Amino acid sequence: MKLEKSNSCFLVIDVQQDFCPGGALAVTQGDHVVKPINKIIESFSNVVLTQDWHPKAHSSFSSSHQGTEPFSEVEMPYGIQTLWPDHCVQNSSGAEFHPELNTASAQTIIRKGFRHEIDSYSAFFENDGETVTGLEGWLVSKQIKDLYLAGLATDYCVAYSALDAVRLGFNAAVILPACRAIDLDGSLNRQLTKMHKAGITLLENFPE
Ligand code: VGL
Ligand code: ZN
Repeated sequence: MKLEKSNSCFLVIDVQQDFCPGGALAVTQGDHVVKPINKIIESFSNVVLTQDWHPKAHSSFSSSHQGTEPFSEVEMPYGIQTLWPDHCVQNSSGAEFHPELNTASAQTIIRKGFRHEIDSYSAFFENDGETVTGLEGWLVSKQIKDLYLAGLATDYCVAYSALDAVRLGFNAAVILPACRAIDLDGSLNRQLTKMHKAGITLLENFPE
């Protein structure tokens, strides 16, 4: 199926080395999303990539909070924040896209999480829920209404992006076979339920 409609866009979330096997915040089978994503990219004329892009000693790293372990939680001015191993540090090899990802077909790359004091899971808003990345404006000005999402991780950056998308009035579909999850304490099922309730389409396959 060709989806070369000008009002749809494929949003490819954080397909970066650190989220793939061997990376600092490796997602099980994270690299398995690359092939299906490259295939799906061929169906779209609008493709946007996101890139997790943290400064060294970012406030989402447990190494920045004395006495904490990765995957624990802390209270930040904007709410509860999960702490992660150092990952996707700007200009590090871990922050690079997977080498086989078709990055050439993307018009735009949205970098997120680059302010020291705020994390950003969503492609639209940082975790304070207010600071914008600019993606909404980009999509609106191109009259894009339908978003298809895939990438890493299903239960964090993909889910947060999809939930913000529908909140902003876009239609959103998550292509599950082209996603993999972190699944921290049942987070995958929780986020799938939340996405379903929010009216996000959860696709078990993508028509070719
Ligand atoms: C992500 C945790 C921390 C993601 C990014 O891409 O899902 N998760 N930073
Ligand atoms: Zn991150």
